[in-house]
Amino acid sequence: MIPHFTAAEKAFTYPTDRRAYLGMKPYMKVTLLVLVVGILGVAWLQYLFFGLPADPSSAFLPLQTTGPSGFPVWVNLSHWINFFFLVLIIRSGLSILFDHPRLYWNNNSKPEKQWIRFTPIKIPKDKFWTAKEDSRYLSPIIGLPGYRHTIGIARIWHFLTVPFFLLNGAIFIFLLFYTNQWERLVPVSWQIVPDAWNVLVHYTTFNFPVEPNGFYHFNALQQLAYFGVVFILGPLAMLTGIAMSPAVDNRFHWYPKLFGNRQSARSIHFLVMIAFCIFILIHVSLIAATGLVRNMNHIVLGTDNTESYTGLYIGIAIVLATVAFAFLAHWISWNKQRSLQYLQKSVNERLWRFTINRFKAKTAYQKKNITSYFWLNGRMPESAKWKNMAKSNFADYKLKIGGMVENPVELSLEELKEIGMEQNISMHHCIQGWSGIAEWGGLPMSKIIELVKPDPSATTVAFFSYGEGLYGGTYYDTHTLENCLKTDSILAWEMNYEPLSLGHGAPLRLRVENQLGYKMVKWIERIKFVQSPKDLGKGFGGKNEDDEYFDLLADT
Ligand SMILES: Nc1nc2c(c(=O)[nH]1)N[C@H]1C(S)=C(S)[C@@H](COP(=O)(O)O)O[C@H]1N2
Ligand SMILES: [Mo]
Repeated sequence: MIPHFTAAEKAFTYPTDRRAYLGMKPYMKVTLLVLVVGILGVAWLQYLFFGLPADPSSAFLPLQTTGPSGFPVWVNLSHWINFFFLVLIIRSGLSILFDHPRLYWNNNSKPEKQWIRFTPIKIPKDKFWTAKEDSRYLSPIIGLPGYRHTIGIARIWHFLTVPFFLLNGAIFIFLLFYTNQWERLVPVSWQIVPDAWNVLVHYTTFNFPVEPNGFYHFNALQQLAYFGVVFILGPLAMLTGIAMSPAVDNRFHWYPKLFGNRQSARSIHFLVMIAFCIFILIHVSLIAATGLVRNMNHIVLGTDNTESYTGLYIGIAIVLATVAFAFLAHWISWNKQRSLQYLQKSVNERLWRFTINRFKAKTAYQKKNITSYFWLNGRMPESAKWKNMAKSNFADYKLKIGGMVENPVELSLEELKEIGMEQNISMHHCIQGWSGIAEWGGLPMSKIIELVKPDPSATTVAFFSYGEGLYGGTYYDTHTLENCLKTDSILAWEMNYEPLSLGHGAPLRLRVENQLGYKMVKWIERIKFVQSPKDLGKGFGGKNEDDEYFDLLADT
């Protein structure tokens, strides 16, 4: 089952430094400690000084069988479907997280400001340190597909499974209200809060509350927990996920603000995952502790049987099947990457093309929003030509524009500047997870298009770099003509009112603000208009798309 990496891939994907690490800012440690110790401590104090509160579940005794009873097939099905997809989503999410193993509360993505990190690395100050070098190894036992910087494949798993997870959740919620099953989950009185607290005091002090028999009723804490998972964690995971999309964020600037900003949305997305994990742990433990055989008959077969082991056995079989699928997913990830990529294209790329890819970015940031930190990414050009030009400040640089155009041109920086200039302040979204806000100044791509007059059948614009991709070969990427024509798509020679630095892409780089960072080619050598992305490289639309299974449309 060990993947066959090429030597170049292995050096990056399976590095010698695979140390695991968890570091948290003291204020976050204190917050967590206060939360956990505080809640448990107060429960214990109440118990010690005032005794055990009345058990609210005893209201259900003798057994009340009014209201919803039993578990219809759709509850049981959606429960296990949910479990299956949640495992895939969490595991692929962890692989995505470890590609930028730091979480922040503000847009800076400044390493000193992170509240948690999963890397022992302190950013070296004396050399270029890129976000890609900063990515961390994660064991494939935990992550899907695991290893290091496998975000392309991880995202495919994440985005292919999320629609099923959401659809399953939506059908579940619909049927909940279509039938009377909602009464089990949705609290109708604030009494649930003190009741749930009293149940919590029981659990915390190891005085198990009476079992109201989940076939008819959940106890107050259980009901509140299930309600929270279905109606808070699920939707919050979806909404914070959307808040990381460049197409959405740069079109609707208010949207990520609902969660603070893009980075706090990412942090909340992570905390929701942690909450899911804690829930699963406690849920499974209590299911086991309060009558495993009977509970499994409830949720698997929908019968209230205390004797038969059928439910338990089938439940175990479903868990084993999920584990078996994890092995299969691992195999697919390392042997059938292209098939995965094609699947992603036919499902999600199609979806994005007709929805969020149509959004036009609007720049609504001001000078004061510019972030003091902006990660570097990519591989500095090693080409002698570029290095020589850099020595003379790119005075003899010529941008070559050709392909399917009526009027191919070669333009120096001076000539580009004479055509026109636009400045705007926007947020950059890297696929790995970090973001930064900067001012970019340069020539709108629409002016270039006007000048060179592309053939009507040219739908794709390719940008080639002086730099190479991670595993060697020219770095390039493509955009739809449509995205190039949007207002904030520019060939930039200026960043934060200064000439572009060598690291950030001198002399010329691309900005297309509804896309992720990897589409914004730095150190541009030439531009070519082509009919389709299939005409270049391996045919997937860019160096990362070809070699790392990234998406052609990077709207999310
Ligand atoms: N030539 C080239 N351009 C590139 C890359 C690269 O590796 N090579 N990396 C891309 C990625 S992944 C990102 S996030 C941005 C980063 O731009 P920055 O270094 O200015 O932050 O550049 C993009 N452009
Ligand atoms: Mo990136």
